[in-house]
Amino acid sequence: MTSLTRRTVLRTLAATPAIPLIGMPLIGMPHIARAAEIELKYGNNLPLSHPLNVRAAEAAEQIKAKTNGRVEIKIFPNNQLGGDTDMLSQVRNGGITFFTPSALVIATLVPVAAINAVGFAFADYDQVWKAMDGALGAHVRAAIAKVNLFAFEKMWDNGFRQMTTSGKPIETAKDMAGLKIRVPVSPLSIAMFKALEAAPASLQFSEVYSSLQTRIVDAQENPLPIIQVAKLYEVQKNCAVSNHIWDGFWFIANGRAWNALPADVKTIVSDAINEAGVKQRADIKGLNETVQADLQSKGLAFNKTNPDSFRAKLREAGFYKDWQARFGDEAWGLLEGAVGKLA
Ligand code: X2X
Repeated sequence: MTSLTRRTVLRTLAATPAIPLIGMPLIGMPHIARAAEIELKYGNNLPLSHPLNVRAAEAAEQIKAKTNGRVEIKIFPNNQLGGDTDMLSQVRNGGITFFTPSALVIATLVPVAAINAVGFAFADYDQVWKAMDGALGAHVRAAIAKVNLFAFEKMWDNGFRQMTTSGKPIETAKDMAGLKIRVPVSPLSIAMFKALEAAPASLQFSEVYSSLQTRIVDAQENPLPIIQVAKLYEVQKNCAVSNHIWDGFWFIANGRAWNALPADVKTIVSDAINEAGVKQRADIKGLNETVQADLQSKGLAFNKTNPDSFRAKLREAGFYKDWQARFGDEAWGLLEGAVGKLA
């Protein structure tokens, strides 16, 4: 983790014997850039304009300032380092230090992490943050720790997921029959859309725009701010405001790299990341109130759906019973404690 750049600086110093450099501060020396002692890479799957990247960049600035330049976080947005599955392996093997997978995606590794995404569980953000900042979130973070990843305390918001289509609008659960819909690489999403009798396909987010454009799939589901920043309105016609899943991002770190950081750096980093996460939640909440009008002006048509037909179909298909068994009674109890009885 100590960067090559530091070694390069030392080599440069050694190669300039005529000038007595030892003990001189590096600041203000025109021919030697001052490199951070600790460089940490952070990869994510979202465009730069998404609040996740805006707030992460602010946190990185703050961390650099508070550590007097010792720690630099380099952000690689927009799948620059590969898709979700690639970044998940990179954060596990230490190729990158930080990644922000959606709960749906980290669940391929830590199954219980998908619990917040159970269909039509959360009614609103009060319920969401009470649960995720409380016992349910703590339960998931403990499971993440078991695979040697560190999850920061405050989860970041993705949002309530909505469904868009290139064909006819989705009004009730009946309209899901046979719908070729892209979902994230997530067993829960696949199970849920199969229970609704759709034809879901798991694709990484990096492939969503092109798969809609080339009609490999006809539909996708994501929160409105993502539909906006990823320009999915260019390749979709209708949006059903279904709020079928609440989804968030866990800000995670490679466990070994995290534990190797000095204690004061850990405190500065986790304070900055958690504070940025709380601000990012407010950004998404604000966007939810304004983005629909913007998307409408760009040609996306909206309709509201009533959750009843969807819930009934999921119940009938045994979706809630199955996932209660998969998540286990403890986690399920924590979820129902937050949102009420589901099955
Ligand atoms: O892939 C998606 O749909 C996204 C961006 O919402 C996630 O990261 C799960």
